[in-house]
Amino acid sequence: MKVNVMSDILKANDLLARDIENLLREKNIVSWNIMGSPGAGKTALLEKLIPMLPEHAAAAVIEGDLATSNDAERIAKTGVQSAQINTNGACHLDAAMVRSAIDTLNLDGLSLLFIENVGNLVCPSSFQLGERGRIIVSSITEGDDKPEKYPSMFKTADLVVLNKMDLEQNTNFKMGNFTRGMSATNPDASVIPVSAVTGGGFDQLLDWILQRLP
Ligand SMILES: Nc1nc2c(ncn2[C@@H]2O[C@H](COP(=O)(O)OP(=O)(O)O)[C@@H](O)[C@H]2O)c(=O)[nH]1
Ligand SMILES: [Mg+2]
Repeated sequence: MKVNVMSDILKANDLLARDIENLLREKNIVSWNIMGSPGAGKTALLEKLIPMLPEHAAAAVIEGDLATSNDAERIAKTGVQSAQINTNGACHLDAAMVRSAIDTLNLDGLSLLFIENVGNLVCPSSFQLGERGRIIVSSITEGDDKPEKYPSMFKTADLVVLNKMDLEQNTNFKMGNFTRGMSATNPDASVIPVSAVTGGGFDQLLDWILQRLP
């Protein structure tokens, strides 16, 4: 008999993810799975966005990394609750890890939960984390061909935040190539160009997030 181990793992993960989804729905918390390459600016984006959130949109952050608690410490400086998960080498978060991290947070009064996944453009896409949706942070220094090269990831995004726009003059990034790749891979996803250094584009990003609160 052929045993499909991977599909069993994914099925078990999906059941746990559904529990997380139900828990967060009961608490009226909208959660976003933040994915992207290492260094795309996932943490920088959260550091910029969190201080802009209005009082009625209190957030907490779960940080996933192979090792270190650097990102959770960066987030803690913004004043919101943060929990670090170390995956000890695994290239993605799974629902069990996220559930353990959620249990360390005080969910009362929260409206938003951001889950920064491990930096990787392949593995995280298969694992549901009970999220409302997915945000990919893609920086222009990675090139304009990433949606076409990593379709399994980009196909699942609700929003693609195109980061590091402040460096546009110093790269060969072509916006037309990127948007063509997005149209071919996932025409329904929104694309918002930003710079986590200058803050450009963050008003639009904030609106996008706030429009999706219950
Ligand atoms: N020039 C520029 N650098 C950025 C921007 N966003 C992030 N960075 C830098 O890119 C590096 C990686 O950022 P980080 O937030 O740690 O990326 P993560 O691995 O995706 O969480 C850091 O040195 C950031 O300062 C941006 O919009 N413009
Ligand atoms: Mg990070």
